[in-house]
Amino acid sequence: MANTTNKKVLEFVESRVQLCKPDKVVWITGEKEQYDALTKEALSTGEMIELNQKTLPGCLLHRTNPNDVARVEGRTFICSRKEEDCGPTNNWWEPKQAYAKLESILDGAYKGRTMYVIPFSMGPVGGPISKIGIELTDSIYVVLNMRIMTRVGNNVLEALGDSNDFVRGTHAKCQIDPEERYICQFPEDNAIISVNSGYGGNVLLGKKCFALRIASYQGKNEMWMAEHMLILGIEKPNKEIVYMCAAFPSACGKTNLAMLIPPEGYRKAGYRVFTVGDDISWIKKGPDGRLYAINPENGFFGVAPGTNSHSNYNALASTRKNTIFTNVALNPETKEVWWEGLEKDDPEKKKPAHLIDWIGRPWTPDTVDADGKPVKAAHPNSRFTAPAINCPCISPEFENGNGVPISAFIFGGRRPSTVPLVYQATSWEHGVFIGSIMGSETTAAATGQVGVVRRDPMAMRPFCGYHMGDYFQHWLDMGKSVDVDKQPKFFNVNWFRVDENGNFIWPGFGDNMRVLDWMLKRIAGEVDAVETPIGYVPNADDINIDGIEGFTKDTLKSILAIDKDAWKVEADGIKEFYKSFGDKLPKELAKQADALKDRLAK
Ligand code: OXD
Ligand code: MN
Repeated sequence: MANTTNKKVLEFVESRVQLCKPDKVVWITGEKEQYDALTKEALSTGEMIELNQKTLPGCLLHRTNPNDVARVEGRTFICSRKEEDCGPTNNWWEPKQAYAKLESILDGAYKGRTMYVIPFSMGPVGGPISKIGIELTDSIYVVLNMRIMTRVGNNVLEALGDSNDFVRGTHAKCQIDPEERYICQFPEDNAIISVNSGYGGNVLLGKKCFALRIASYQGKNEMWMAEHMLILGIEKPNKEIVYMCAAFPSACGKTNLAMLIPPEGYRKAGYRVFTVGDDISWIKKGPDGRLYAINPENGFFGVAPGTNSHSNYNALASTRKNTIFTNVALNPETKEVWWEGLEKDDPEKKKPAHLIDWIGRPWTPDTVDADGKPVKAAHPNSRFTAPAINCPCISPEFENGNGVPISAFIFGGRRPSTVPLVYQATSWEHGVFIGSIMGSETTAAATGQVGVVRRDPMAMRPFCGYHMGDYFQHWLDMGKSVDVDKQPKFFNVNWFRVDENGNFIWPGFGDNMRVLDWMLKRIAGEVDAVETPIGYVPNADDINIDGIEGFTKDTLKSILAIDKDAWKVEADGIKEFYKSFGDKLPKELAKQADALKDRLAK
């Protein structure tokens, strides 16, 4: 039964009932008994597999269709009314045509199934930066995951009241047909439609679809920002906590940085890192004129492989209860989960001798494919959906709907050469420039072409719900709206410089704290820096390398040095990239690109 009298919500739900023709409609209330009953149902149909309830209480395993294991950028569309509002980094679909096709797919899509109505809040319910959505789905997996990733239930409908300000999300599994899979955002209609997928990133509509694609568009119109950024707080020995947001493309260690454990020397000195969020930030100007960020999510949808207690103790600890695993391997004897990288947790254990792989097939460490190549037990993009409150270092401010004041924006990518370990922008405009040119270098394994930089501005390339040129302008406008002395500082980092043998030079992980420490000192005005053509670079003496085994000051200097010739090539690459935005490229950024070239020529 509907738990609201909101006419717009009721109209939306009724129109979808007419179209999708479910056998039954169930409103998700947020009550534990309802979740327990749904879990039981999913276990009885095999949609979920129960894990060892002693060692992994409340944990479940789900396997998706092997054709449906990741986000599908090629089938993701921004359906803005005008093509020019979509921009060159997105796929555009004219909304009338998109609706016609999607409605033909949705027609009868819930026949023989139940339609679940999930009222959810991104951000603490009723918070000043939070927003509400309604997701309709025919998947219990979606209901159970949304309960972890967002705040779900009747209190969300109460907070919405009679308002029409909610995102309308429709998801239908259909036949999981990859040829008919569409993930569509309609920014002007506050609407999302996702069909023919059952995989997290495509179907948990609160995450990328709403909290980034739709929200970035809302933010542009309402003067706030939705960013693909983690939020962390660093407590200094004097107990002051400094908050930073950081954007990295996928596979650059974002979750690891968000949950960083400082090296021993720092811990003893009284430094501590708190996680506010690991993936998404919503940022708004607060009453004191500073920028405040919330994590709109309520859980972590993290990549499992590679996660162990050495690489990310806090992430692993977050998955030990009430977590849903997707496409990891199962140990049939212990009913525990396994993935590549977990063997490092306990070298004695090594790889388990017998597992069930992510597709449900028997697996041993000797299993090979038809070409004789080793087969992985867990899918490389297998995931955990873990409640944020499980995280040992979750910030006490996590539930603070007003957000935390941001002192720095960090950008970064995987760059084997050229880009130094860290540098700082000289102004907000220069910071936006640095964010706009970030990206990762491709590797031979990925594309066959080595050393090509895939630019991923602010790590938002797959997630910006409108024209990227207008998005850059919005960043510039946000800067203008904040007094200079209240603006966060901008930094760029690169943990991924390699030596002539292809080995990473910087130790990374917890040692990244040493770079964050330099930022803290720059924010507090405690250290000078070297002014270079690309921005402020640290004096080698100002980065603390005490206790890093085998790492010398000369090594540090080698990854702080600016290679002008390499940067001249970079500057040409930037100008080429900027051409794709045509006249939507803000003049200020074109000026920044020219100024970089001029400084390098001097
Ligand atoms: C994610 C991503 O899943 O950015 O968070 O790909
Ligand atoms: Mn992400």
